[in-house]
Amino acid sequence: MVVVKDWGGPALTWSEEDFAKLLGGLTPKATSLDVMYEWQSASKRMNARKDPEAPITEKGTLRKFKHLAESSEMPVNLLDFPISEEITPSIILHIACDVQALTATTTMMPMKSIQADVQKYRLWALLTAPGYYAYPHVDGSGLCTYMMITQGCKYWAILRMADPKKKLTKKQLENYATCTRKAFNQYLKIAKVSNVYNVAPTELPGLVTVHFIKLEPGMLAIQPPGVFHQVYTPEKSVAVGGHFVVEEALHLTAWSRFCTTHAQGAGTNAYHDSTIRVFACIMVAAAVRRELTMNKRCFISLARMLKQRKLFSLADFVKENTDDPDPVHPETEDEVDLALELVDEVLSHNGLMWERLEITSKGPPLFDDELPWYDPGVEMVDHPSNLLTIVQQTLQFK
Ligand SMILES: O=C(O)CCC(=O)C(=O)O
Ligand SMILES: [Fe+2]
Repeated sequence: MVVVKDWGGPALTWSEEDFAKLLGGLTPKATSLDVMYEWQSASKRMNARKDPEAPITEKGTLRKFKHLAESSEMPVNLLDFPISEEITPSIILHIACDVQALTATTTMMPMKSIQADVQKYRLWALLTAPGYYAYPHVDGSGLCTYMMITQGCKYWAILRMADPKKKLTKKQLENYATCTRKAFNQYLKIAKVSNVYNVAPTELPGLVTVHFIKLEPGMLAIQPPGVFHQVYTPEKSVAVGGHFVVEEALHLTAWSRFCTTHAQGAGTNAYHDSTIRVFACIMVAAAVRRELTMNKRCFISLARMLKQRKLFSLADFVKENTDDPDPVHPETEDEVDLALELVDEVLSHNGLMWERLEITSKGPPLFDDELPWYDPGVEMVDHPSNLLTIVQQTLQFK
């Protein structure tokens, strides 16, 4: 987690005017407080901890939400509030390979096929009432998160995994697979524990240590994929943020998605069904931009997420308001097919045998360089020069 202390950021406050500004232009009606929204309520969430089937959200007008929050009747939290303000910090635009990939492929794979979900995950606001506590979770879909508080403050706590090597014998320590499996089991345990605790843990002995940071206006917080965190909001607050993908952290994205799928969920906020398209797009963009190298672990992770997507895709198969068991759109399917062709080219160009990289559903994902799971390593793969031709030919003959 990185916090930039004096970043600045937008000046949005808890006022009818600024709510309208955040929403402005989404729909003609969206600037009105009468528009319907859905928010999480502390009491509903408490019920859901006894009965997992119970809903954690309630619906109402923005006016009702504002009233609940201002009267301190109930801690409520309006998450993933779609916004029209373009607030993405420049530093994020520099490191977000999903943003760059979608831009690089716009002409070849036009926006007609882009899912609204991409817009939804990229940019959102959080309106939070005093006293709201977000239970430990990882952000859905293995994405990175940035966050800027524009009014009020939040106590953001990272649950840092205890060193999984501590309880291992000397002999076990020499075994890379044993160490990685231990870290994997820890992740699964934290996911489980976070679903049963009703109070904010300050420590989970042997599992995690908890580190708090107070986020205030002006600060920019950047969180890598798969970091367990819990959040307490002591006063009425407005925050803006978004999710993004970093190429050099794709091994963490894959790790988090694999573990979360295995744990059958470790998140409290939205899962995003567009990520498989985004991964395909990152591969196609590497060809289009003629980038010649990619970190080997990150490339293998990308290849695994595309070729074995069911093992990583709890996120992609959770879709709100639909019974569709496979929400992947047909145009996404075409892009994934193209990306898979490119992946195979890169594998063979670098002499990598897929049979040795393919992982089992039991997990955890392992690499033959035997570095710790969180280490991106320094090895690179080269991209063959014919990738762009493959993209052009495929798209031309469609
Ligand atoms: O501010 C909160 O209550 C939760 C924020 C958070 O963890 C998130 O949006 O992922
Ligand atoms: Fe979160």
